[in-house]
Amino acid sequence: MKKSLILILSILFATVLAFLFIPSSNSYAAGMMGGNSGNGMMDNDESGHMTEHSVDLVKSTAPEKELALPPILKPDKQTKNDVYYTVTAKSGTTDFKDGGSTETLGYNGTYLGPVIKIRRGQTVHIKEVNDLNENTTFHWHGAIIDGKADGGPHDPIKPGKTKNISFKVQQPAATLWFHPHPSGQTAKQVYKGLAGLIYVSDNTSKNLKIPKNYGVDDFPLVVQDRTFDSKNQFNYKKDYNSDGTLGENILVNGTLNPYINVTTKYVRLRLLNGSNARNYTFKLSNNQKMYQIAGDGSFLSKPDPIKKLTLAPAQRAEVLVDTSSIPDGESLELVAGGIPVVTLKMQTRTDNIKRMPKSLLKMVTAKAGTRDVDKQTLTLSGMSKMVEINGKQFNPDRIDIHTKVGQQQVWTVKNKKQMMNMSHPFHLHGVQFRVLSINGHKPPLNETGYMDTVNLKPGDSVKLTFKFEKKGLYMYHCHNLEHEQNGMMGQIMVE
Ligand SMILES: [Cu+2]
Repeated sequence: MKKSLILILSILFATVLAFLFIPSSNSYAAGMMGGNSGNGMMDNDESGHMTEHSVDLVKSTAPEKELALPPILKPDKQTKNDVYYTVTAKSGTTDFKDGGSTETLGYNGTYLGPVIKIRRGQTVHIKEVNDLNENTTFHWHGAIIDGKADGGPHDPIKPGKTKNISFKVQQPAATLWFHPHPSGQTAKQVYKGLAGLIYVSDNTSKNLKIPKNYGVDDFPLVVQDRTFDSKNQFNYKKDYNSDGTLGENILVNGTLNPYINVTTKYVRLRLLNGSNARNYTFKLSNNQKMYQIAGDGSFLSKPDPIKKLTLAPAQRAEVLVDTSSIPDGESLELVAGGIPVVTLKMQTRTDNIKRMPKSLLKMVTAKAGTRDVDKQTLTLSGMSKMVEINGKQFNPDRIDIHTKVGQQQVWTVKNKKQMMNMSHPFHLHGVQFRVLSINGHKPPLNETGYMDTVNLKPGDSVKLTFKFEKKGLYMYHCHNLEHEQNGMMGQIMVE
Protein backbone atom coordinates (compact mmCIF):
# COMPACT_ATOMS: atom_id res chain seq x y z
CA MET A 1 0.00 0.00 0.00
CA LYS A 2 2.66 2.44 1.15
CA LYS A 3 4.99 1.31 -1.66
CA SER A 4 2.43 1.89 -4.39
CA LEU A 5 1.66 5.37 -3.05
CA ILE A 6 5.36 6.26 -3.25
CA LEU A 7 5.48 4.82 -6.76
CA ILE A 8 2.46 6.90 -7.89
CA LEU A 9 3.89 10.03 -6.29
CA SER A 10 7.27 9.55 -7.93
CA ILE A 11 5.70 8.94 -11.36
CA LEU A 12 3.67 12.15 -10.91
CA PHE A 13 6.79 14.03 -9.85
CA ALA A 14 8.79 12.73 -12.83
CA THR A 15 5.98 13.65 -15.24
CA VAL A 16 5.75 17.20 -13.89
CA LEU A 17 9.54 17.55 -14.16
CA ALA A 18 9.52 16.21 -17.69
CA PHE A 19 6.97 18.79 -18.81
CA LEU A 20 8.73 21.62 -17.02
CA PHE A 21 12.04 20.90 -18.69
CA ILE A 22 11.10 19.98 -22.25
CA PRO A 23 13.02 22.42 -24.43
CA SER A 24 11.72 23.81 -27.69
CA SER A 25 13.24 21.18 -29.96
CA ASN A 26 10.79 18.65 -31.31
CA SER A 27 13.30 15.90 -31.78
CA TYR A 28 14.30 16.17 -28.15
CA ALA A 29 10.70 16.09 -26.96
CA ALA A 30 9.96 13.14 -29.21
CA GLY A 31 12.94 11.27 -27.80
CA MET A 32 11.84 12.11 -24.31
CA MET A 33 8.28 10.91 -24.88
CA GLY A 34 9.43 7.80 -26.67
CA GLY A 35 11.55 6.81 -23.71
CA ASN A 36 10.44 4.50 -20.96
CA SER A 37 9.00 6.23 -17.92
CA GLY A 38 11.85 8.63 -17.28
CA ASN A 39 14.18 6.24 -15.51
CA GLY A 40 17.82 7.12 -15.87
CA MET A 41 16.90 10.78 -16.02
CA MET A 42 20.11 11.68 -14.25
CA ASP A 43 22.15 9.05 -16.03
CA ASN A 44 24.42 9.43 -18.97
CA ASP A 45 25.16 6.58 -21.28
CA GLU A 46 28.21 6.35 -23.52
CA SER A 47 26.67 8.74 -26.03
CA GLY A 48 26.86 11.49 -23.43
CA HIS A 49 23.11 11.79 -23.86
CA MET A 50 20.33 11.06 -21.50
CA THR A 51 19.27 7.48 -21.91
CA GLU A 52 15.89 8.43 -23.35
CA HIS A 53 17.07 9.80 -26.65
CA SER A 54 20.19 7.88 -27.34
CA VAL A 55 20.55 5.92 -30.55
CA ASP A 56 21.97 2.49 -29.76
CA LEU A 57 24.88 1.30 -31.82
CA VAL A 58 24.14 -1.80 -33.88
CA LYS A 59 26.54 -3.93 -35.87
CA SER A 60 26.06 -3.30 -39.57
CA THR A 61 24.80 -6.23 -41.64
CA ALA A 62 27.34 -5.34 -44.34
CA PRO A 63 30.02 -7.99 -44.99
CA GLU A 64 33.43 -7.42 -43.42
CA LYS A 65 35.88 -5.47 -45.51
CA GLU A 66 39.54 -4.57 -45.26
CA LEU A 67 39.97 -1.20 -43.54
CA ALA A 68 40.21 1.67 -46.05
CA LEU A 69 43.32 3.80 -45.60
CA PRO A 70 43.14 7.49 -46.40
CA PRO A 71 45.78 8.36 -49.01
CA ILE A 72 48.80 10.35 -47.88
CA LEU A 73 48.45 13.74 -49.58
CA LYS A 74 51.15 14.42 -52.19
CA PRO A 75 52.68 17.89 -51.92
CA ASP A 76 52.23 20.19 -54.94
CA LYS A 77 55.78 21.31 -54.29
CA GLN A 78 58.40 20.82 -51.62
CA THR A 79 61.61 22.65 -50.79
CA LYS A 80 64.00 22.27 -47.87
CA ASN A 81 61.82 24.22 -45.46
CA ASP A 82 58.49 24.62 -47.23
CA VAL A 83 55.74 22.29 -48.32
CA TYR A 84 52.74 23.17 -50.51
CA TYR A 85 49.41 21.35 -50.50
CA THR A 86 46.00 21.77 -52.11
CA VAL A 87 42.91 20.65 -50.24
CA THR A 88 39.56 20.75 -52.03
CA ALA A 89 36.20 20.34 -50.32
CA LYS A 90 33.80 18.69 -52.75
CA SER A 91 30.68 16.60 -53.04
CA GLY A 92 30.37 13.15 -54.55
CA THR A 93 29.00 9.69 -53.98
CA THR A 94 30.52 6.86 -51.99
CA ASP A 95 29.80 3.12 -52.03
CA PHE A 96 29.69 2.02 -48.41
CA LYS A 97 27.53 -1.07 -48.90
CA ASP A 98 25.15 -2.85 -51.25
CA GLY A 99 21.93 -1.08 -52.11
CA GLY A 100 23.19 2.06 -53.79
CA SER A 101 25.78 4.74 -53.32
CA THR A 102 25.55 7.48 -50.70
CA GLU A 103 25.73 11.21 -51.38
CA THR A 104 28.73 12.43 -49.41
CA LEU A 105 31.29 15.19 -49.00
CA GLY A 106 35.04 14.77 -48.92
CA TYR A 107 38.41 16.48 -49.24
CA ASN A 108 40.16 15.63 -52.52
CA GLY A 109 37.87 12.62 -52.67
CA THR A 110 34.27 11.69 -51.99
CA TYR A 111 34.39 10.84 -48.27
CA LEU A 112 36.75 12.06 -45.52
CA GLY A 113 40.12 13.37 -46.66
CA PRO A 114 43.77 12.49 -47.10
CA VAL A 115 46.42 12.43 -44.37
CA ILE A 116 48.44 15.64 -44.51
CA LYS A 117 51.99 15.12 -43.28
CA ILE A 118 53.81 18.10 -41.80
CA ARG A 119 57.10 18.41 -39.93
CA ARG A 120 58.05 20.60 -37.00
CA GLY A 121 60.01 23.60 -38.25
CA GLN A 122 58.54 23.37 -41.73
CA THR A 123 56.43 26.16 -43.24
CA VAL A 124 53.21 24.72 -44.60
CA HIS A 125 51.29 26.41 -47.42
CA ILE A 126 47.79 25.19 -48.04
CA LYS A 127 45.52 26.18 -50.89
CA GLU A 128 41.98 25.71 -49.59
CA VAL A 129 39.46 25.23 -52.39
CA ASN A 130 35.71 25.25 -51.90
CA ASP A 131 34.05 23.17 -54.62
CA LEU A 132 30.84 22.83 -52.59
CA ASN A 133 27.68 24.74 -53.44
CA GLU A 134 27.66 26.43 -50.03
CA ASN A 135 30.09 28.24 -47.73
CA THR A 136 32.70 26.26 -45.88
CA THR A 137 35.90 26.86 -43.91
CA PHE A 138 38.99 24.76 -43.28
CA HIS A 139 39.65 24.51 -39.55
CA TRP A 140 43.02 23.03 -38.55
CA HIS A 141 41.97 21.40 -35.31
CA GLY A 142 44.79 21.32 -32.77
CA ALA A 143 47.21 23.38 -34.85
CA ILE A 144 49.07 26.31 -33.32
CA ILE A 145 48.16 28.73 -36.05
CA ASP A 146 47.28 32.41 -36.67
CA GLY A 147 43.66 33.29 -36.03
CA LYS A 148 43.29 34.35 -39.65
CA ALA A 149 44.39 30.91 -40.91
CA ASP A 150 42.44 28.95 -38.30
CA GLY A 151 39.26 28.64 -40.38
CA GLY A 152 36.73 29.82 -37.82
CA PRO A 153 33.17 30.83 -38.75
CA HIS A 154 34.26 34.45 -39.43
CA ASP A 155 36.18 33.52 -42.56
CA PRO A 156 33.80 31.64 -44.84
CA ILE A 157 35.06 30.62 -48.25
CA LYS A 158 32.28 31.09 -50.78
CA PRO A 159 31.41 28.38 -53.32
CA GLY A 160 34.01 28.23 -56.08
CA LYS A 161 36.47 30.37 -54.10
CA THR A 162 39.96 29.67 -52.81
CA LYS A 163 41.95 30.79 -49.79
CA ASN A 164 45.69 30.43 -49.26
CA ILE A 165 47.14 30.00 -45.79
CA SER A 166 50.65 29.49 -44.45
CA PHE A 167 51.93 28.56 -41.03
CA LYS A 168 55.15 27.43 -39.47
CA VAL A 169 54.83 24.15 -37.60
CA GLN A 170 55.97 24.77 -34.04
CA GLN A 171 54.40 22.06 -31.99
CA PRO A 172 55.28 18.51 -31.01
CA ALA A 173 54.53 15.40 -33.04
CA ALA A 174 50.85 14.52 -32.86
CA THR A 175 47.81 13.35 -34.76
CA LEU A 176 45.71 16.44 -35.50
CA TRP A 177 42.75 16.75 -37.83
CA PHE A 178 40.90 19.21 -40.01
CA HIS A 179 37.22 19.80 -40.59
CA PRO A 180 34.83 22.56 -41.69
CA HIS A 181 33.63 25.24 -39.26
CA PRO A 182 31.21 27.48 -41.21
CA SER A 183 28.42 29.26 -39.42
CA GLY A 184 25.36 27.04 -39.14
CA GLN A 185 26.64 24.26 -41.45
CA THR A 186 29.48 22.65 -39.48
CA ALA A 187 27.56 19.69 -38.07
CA LYS A 188 25.91 18.77 -41.38
CA GLN A 189 29.14 19.08 -43.40
CA VAL A 190 31.05 16.90 -40.94
CA TYR A 191 28.21 14.37 -40.86
CA LYS A 192 28.30 14.19 -44.68
CA GLY A 193 32.01 13.38 -44.59
CA LEU A 194 34.29 16.41 -44.29
CA ALA A 195 37.18 15.46 -41.99
CA GLY A 196 40.82 14.56 -42.50
CA LEU A 197 43.95 13.81 -40.51
CA ILE A 198 47.18 15.74 -40.04
CA TYR A 199 50.30 13.90 -38.91
CA VAL A 200 52.85 16.18 -37.28
CA SER A 201 56.33 14.70 -36.99
CA ASP A 202 59.39 15.92 -35.09
CA ASN A 203 62.71 14.58 -33.80
CA THR A 204 60.99 12.74 -30.97
CA SER A 205 58.67 10.85 -33.32
CA LYS A 206 61.60 10.22 -35.65
CA ASN A 207 63.79 8.73 -32.91
CA LEU A 208 61.22 6.76 -30.95
CA LYS A 209 61.27 3.04 -31.60
CA ILE A 210 57.54 2.66 -32.18
CA PRO A 211 55.56 1.39 -35.19
CA LYS A 212 55.50 4.07 -37.90
CA ASN A 213 55.02 2.21 -41.15
CA TYR A 214 51.76 3.66 -42.50
CA GLY A 215 49.19 0.98 -43.27
CA VAL A 216 51.58 -1.78 -42.17
CA ASP A 217 51.90 -1.38 -38.41
CA ASP A 218 50.62 2.19 -37.98
CA PHE A 219 46.92 2.66 -38.78
CA PRO A 220 44.65 5.71 -38.64
CA LEU A 221 41.16 4.97 -37.30
CA VAL A 222 38.64 7.76 -37.92
CA VAL A 223 35.66 6.52 -35.93
CA GLN A 224 32.20 7.85 -36.79
CA ASP A 225 28.59 6.82 -36.29
CA ARG A 226 26.16 7.08 -39.17
CA THR A 227 22.66 5.90 -39.98
CA PHE A 228 21.92 4.74 -43.52
CA ASP A 229 18.31 5.37 -44.52
CA SER A 230 16.31 2.96 -46.71
CA LYS A 231 17.98 4.50 -49.80
CA ASN A 232 21.46 4.22 -48.25
CA GLN A 233 21.66 7.98 -47.65
CA PHE A 234 22.88 9.97 -44.65
CA ASN A 235 19.72 11.90 -43.86
CA TYR A 236 21.07 14.62 -41.59
CA LYS A 237 17.72 16.38 -41.30
CA LYS A 238 15.96 13.20 -40.22
CA ASP A 239 18.74 12.06 -37.87
CA TYR A 240 19.26 15.56 -36.46
CA ASN A 241 19.12 15.84 -32.71
CA SER A 242 19.58 19.23 -31.08
CA ASP A 243 21.57 17.52 -28.32
CA GLY A 244 23.90 15.78 -30.74
CA THR A 245 23.21 13.78 -33.87
CA LEU A 246 23.92 10.08 -33.48
CA GLY A 247 24.12 7.27 -36.00
CA GLU A 248 23.52 3.56 -35.47
CA ASN A 249 26.47 2.03 -37.35
CA ILE A 250 30.18 2.52 -36.79
CA LEU A 251 32.25 3.58 -39.78
CA VAL A 252 36.03 3.52 -39.54
CA ASN A 253 37.78 5.51 -42.28
CA GLY A 254 34.45 5.11 -44.07
CA THR A 255 34.52 1.29 -43.82
CA LEU A 256 31.70 -0.78 -42.30
CA ASN A 257 32.82 -3.87 -40.33
CA PRO A 258 36.50 -3.27 -41.11
CA TYR A 259 39.40 -5.63 -40.48
CA ILE A 260 43.16 -5.25 -40.54
CA ASN A 261 45.58 -8.05 -41.44
CA VAL A 262 48.16 -7.85 -38.68
CA THR A 263 51.67 -8.76 -39.81
CA THR A 264 53.67 -7.31 -36.93
CA LYS A 265 53.81 -8.03 -33.22
CA TYR A 266 52.98 -4.47 -32.23
CA VAL A 267 50.28 -2.40 -33.89
CA ARG A 268 49.86 1.34 -33.50
CA LEU A 269 46.30 2.63 -33.78
CA ARG A 270 45.74 6.37 -34.17
CA LEU A 271 42.17 6.95 -33.06
CA LEU A 272 40.14 10.04 -33.89
CA ASN A 273 36.61 10.34 -32.61
CA GLY A 274 35.28 12.06 -35.73
CA SER A 275 31.64 11.76 -34.67
CA ASN A 276 29.28 14.69 -34.21
CA ALA A 277 28.29 13.79 -30.67
CA ARG A 278 28.93 10.20 -29.60
CA ASN A 279 31.47 9.21 -26.94
CA TYR A 280 33.19 5.86 -27.36
CA THR A 281 34.79 3.71 -24.71
CA PHE A 282 37.25 1.49 -26.54
CA LYS A 283 38.58 -1.81 -25.23
CA LEU A 284 40.07 -5.01 -26.58
CA SER A 285 37.75 -8.01 -26.85
CA ASN A 286 40.01 -10.22 -24.69
CA ASN A 287 40.23 -7.43 -22.11
CA GLN A 288 44.01 -7.20 -22.43
CA LYS A 289 45.74 -3.88 -21.87
CA MET A 290 46.50 -1.37 -24.59
CA TYR A 291 49.30 1.13 -24.16
CA GLN A 292 48.28 4.70 -24.80
CA ILE A 293 51.27 6.62 -26.13
CA ALA A 294 49.69 9.89 -27.29
CA GLY A 295 46.70 12.13 -26.72
CA ASP A 296 45.34 15.03 -28.79
CA GLY A 297 48.46 17.13 -29.17
CA SER A 298 51.53 15.16 -28.13
CA PHE A 299 53.00 11.92 -26.93
CA LEU A 300 52.56 11.16 -23.24
CA SER A 301 55.65 11.13 -21.02
CA LYS A 302 55.47 7.32 -20.98
CA PRO A 303 53.12 4.60 -22.25
CA ASP A 304 49.95 4.34 -20.17
CA PRO A 305 48.69 0.75 -19.78
CA ILE A 306 44.91 0.96 -19.97
CA LYS A 307 42.09 -1.53 -20.32
CA LYS A 308 39.65 1.04 -21.66
CA LEU A 309 39.83 4.42 -23.27
CA THR A 310 37.03 6.96 -23.63
CA LEU A 311 37.20 9.50 -26.44
CA ALA A 312 34.73 12.36 -26.75
CA PRO A 313 34.09 13.98 -30.15
CA ALA A 314 37.27 15.54 -31.65
CA GLN A 315 39.61 13.79 -29.21
CA ARG A 316 42.51 11.65 -30.44
CA ALA A 317 44.58 8.94 -28.85
CA GLU A 318 47.33 6.69 -30.11
CA VAL A 319 47.57 3.21 -28.63
CA LEU A 320 49.98 0.33 -29.10
CA VAL A 321 48.55 -3.18 -29.07
CA ASP A 322 50.84 -6.09 -28.25
CA THR A 323 49.44 -9.04 -30.23
CA SER A 324 51.97 -11.65 -29.10
CA SER A 325 49.47 -13.62 -26.99
CA ILE A 326 47.13 -14.20 -29.95
CA PRO A 327 47.94 -17.21 -32.18
CA ASP A 328 48.21 -16.89 -35.97
CA GLY A 329 44.84 -17.22 -37.65
CA GLU A 330 42.91 -15.90 -34.67
CA SER A 331 41.64 -12.39 -34.19
CA LEU A 332 41.31 -9.66 -31.63
CA GLU A 333 38.67 -6.95 -31.78
CA LEU A 334 38.76 -3.36 -30.72
CA VAL A 335 35.23 -2.84 -29.41
CA ALA A 336 33.11 0.09 -28.24
CA GLY A 337 29.65 -0.13 -26.71
CA GLY A 338 29.68 -3.90 -27.30
CA ILE A 339 30.14 -3.39 -31.06
CA PRO A 340 33.34 -4.28 -32.93
CA VAL A 341 35.13 -1.18 -34.19
CA VAL A 342 37.87 -3.02 -36.07
CA THR A 343 38.95 -6.67 -36.18
CA LEU A 344 42.66 -7.41 -35.99
CA LYS A 345 43.31 -10.65 -37.91
CA MET A 346 46.55 -12.28 -36.87
CA GLN A 347 48.85 -13.37 -39.67
CA THR A 348 52.42 -14.59 -39.29
CA ARG A 349 53.97 -11.64 -37.51
CA THR A 350 57.41 -10.06 -37.48
CA ASP A 351 59.02 -8.39 -34.48
CA ASN A 352 58.66 -4.78 -35.62
CA ILE A 353 59.86 -3.34 -32.33
CA LYS A 354 61.79 -5.06 -29.57
CA ARG A 355 59.82 -3.76 -26.62
CA MET A 356 57.45 -1.10 -25.42
CA PRO A 357 59.46 2.12 -24.95
CA LYS A 358 59.92 3.10 -21.29
CA SER A 359 59.60 6.81 -21.93
CA LEU A 360 58.23 8.86 -24.81
CA LEU A 361 58.30 12.64 -24.45
CA LYS A 362 60.21 14.66 -21.85
CA MET A 363 57.61 16.86 -20.23
CA VAL A 364 57.55 18.89 -17.06
CA THR A 365 54.48 18.67 -14.85
CA ALA A 366 52.02 21.39 -15.82
CA LYS A 367 52.02 24.30 -13.36
CA ALA A 368 49.60 27.18 -12.98
CA GLY A 369 52.15 29.92 -12.38
CA THR A 370 51.58 32.37 -9.57
CA ARG A 371 51.86 35.87 -10.98
CA ASP A 372 50.78 37.67 -14.10
CA VAL A 373 48.27 35.00 -14.98
CA ASP A 374 45.07 35.62 -16.93
CA LYS A 375 42.30 33.72 -15.20
CA GLN A 376 38.96 32.84 -16.73
CA THR A 377 36.04 30.81 -15.54
CA LEU A 378 33.74 29.36 -18.18
CA THR A 379 30.56 27.61 -17.13
CA LEU A 380 28.84 25.40 -19.69
CA SER A 381 25.15 24.93 -19.09
CA GLY A 382 21.85 24.04 -20.68
CA MET A 383 20.59 21.57 -23.21
CA SER A 384 19.36 21.48 -26.77
CA LYS A 385 18.81 24.95 -28.28
CA MET A 386 19.36 26.56 -24.87
CA VAL A 387 23.07 25.76 -24.46
CA GLU A 388 25.22 28.57 -23.09
CA ILE A 389 28.67 29.52 -21.82
CA ASN A 390 28.56 31.86 -18.82
CA GLY A 391 24.85 32.37 -19.43
CA LYS A 392 25.35 33.58 -23.01
CA GLN A 393 24.82 32.08 -26.41
CA PHE A 394 27.35 32.64 -29.17
CA ASN A 395 27.24 36.05 -30.80
CA PRO A 396 29.66 36.57 -33.70
CA ASP A 397 29.65 40.32 -33.01
CA ARG A 398 30.69 39.96 -29.38
CA ILE A 399 34.27 39.32 -28.25
CA ASP A 400 33.94 37.42 -24.99
CA ILE A 401 37.56 37.56 -23.84
CA HIS A 402 40.53 39.77 -24.73
CA THR A 403 44.10 38.71 -24.07
CA LYS A 404 47.69 38.97 -25.28
CA VAL A 405 50.12 36.67 -27.04
CA GLY A 406 52.43 34.88 -24.60
CA GLN A 407 50.23 35.61 -21.60
CA GLN A 408 50.00 32.67 -19.20
CA GLN A 409 46.38 31.50 -19.02
CA VAL A 410 44.62 29.51 -16.34
CA TRP A 411 41.05 28.66 -17.25
CA THR A 412 38.55 26.89 -15.07
CA VAL A 413 35.93 25.21 -17.22
CA LYS A 414 32.82 23.90 -15.52
CA ASN A 415 29.95 21.73 -16.63
CA LYS A 416 27.09 22.93 -14.45
CA LYS A 417 25.20 20.09 -12.82
CA GLN A 418 21.57 20.39 -13.75
CA MET A 419 18.35 18.44 -13.87
CA MET A 420 19.20 17.08 -17.33
CA ASN A 421 22.83 16.11 -17.48
CA MET A 422 25.09 15.82 -20.47
CA SER A 423 28.83 15.74 -20.93
CA HIS A 424 30.43 18.50 -23.01
CA PRO A 425 33.76 18.12 -24.84
CA PHE A 426 35.37 21.57 -24.50
CA HIS A 427 37.65 22.60 -27.37
CA LEU A 428 39.83 25.67 -27.67
CA HIS A 429 41.23 26.78 -31.04
CA GLY A 430 44.80 27.79 -31.80
CA VAL A 431 46.53 26.24 -28.79
CA GLN A 432 47.43 23.02 -27.04
CA PHE A 433 46.72 23.15 -23.31
CA ARG A 434 47.72 21.11 -20.28
CA VAL A 435 45.22 19.92 -17.70
CA LEU A 436 46.15 21.14 -14.20
CA SER A 437 43.36 19.41 -12.34
CA ILE A 438 40.02 17.66 -12.70
CA ASN A 439 37.68 18.33 -9.78
CA GLY A 440 40.70 19.31 -7.69
CA HIS A 441 42.59 16.11 -8.44
CA LYS A 442 45.64 15.54 -10.62
CA PRO A 443 44.67 14.36 -14.12
CA PRO A 444 45.23 10.69 -15.00
CA LEU A 445 48.43 9.93 -16.95
CA ASN A 446 46.64 9.91 -20.30
CA GLU A 447 45.44 13.49 -19.77
CA THR A 448 48.83 14.90 -18.78
CA GLY A 449 50.06 15.56 -22.32
CA TYR A 450 49.08 18.41 -24.63
CA MET A 451 45.39 18.47 -25.42
CA ASP A 452 42.93 20.63 -27.31
CA THR A 453 39.66 18.98 -26.28
CA VAL A 454 38.77 17.95 -22.75
CA ASN A 455 35.58 16.10 -21.88
CA LEU A 456 33.56 17.44 -18.95
CA LYS A 457 31.09 15.13 -17.30
CA PRO A 458 28.13 16.72 -15.49
CA GLY A 459 29.41 18.65 -12.48
CA ASP A 460 33.05 18.50 -13.59
CA SER A 461 35.41 21.40 -13.06
CA VAL A 462 38.64 21.28 -15.07
CA LYS A 463 41.59 23.65 -14.77
CA LEU A 464 43.67 24.24 -17.90
CA THR A 465 46.84 26.19 -18.57
CA PHE A 466 48.35 27.40 -21.85
CA LYS A 467 49.59 30.44 -23.76
CA PHE A 468 48.48 31.75 -27.12
CA GLU A 469 51.52 31.84 -29.38
CA LYS A 470 49.73 33.51 -32.29
CA LYS A 471 47.44 36.50 -32.72
CA GLY A 472 43.90 36.59 -33.93
CA LEU A 473 40.36 35.65 -33.17
CA TYR A 474 39.81 32.14 -31.82
CA MET A 475 36.75 30.11 -30.91
CA TYR A 476 36.20 27.97 -27.85
CA HIS A 477 33.21 25.68 -27.82
CA CYS A 478 31.55 22.40 -27.06
CA HIS A 479 32.60 19.86 -29.72
CA ASN A 480 29.23 18.19 -29.63
CA LEU A 481 28.68 19.82 -33.01
CA GLU A 482 24.97 20.44 -32.55
CA HIS A 483 25.69 22.18 -29.23
CA GLU A 484 28.37 24.27 -30.91
CA GLN A 485 25.91 25.25 -33.60
CA ASN A 486 23.19 25.99 -31.03
CA GLY A 487 25.43 28.56 -29.37
CA MET A 488 27.69 26.80 -26.87
CA MET A 489 30.62 28.80 -28.21
CA GLY A 490 32.51 31.96 -27.40
CA GLN A 491 35.40 33.89 -28.89
CA ILE A 492 38.67 35.28 -27.66
CA MET A 493 40.71 38.03 -29.31
CA VAL A 494 44.46 37.62 -28.92
CA GLU A 495 46.56 40.73 -29.57
CU1 LIG B 1 27.88 20.14 -25.31
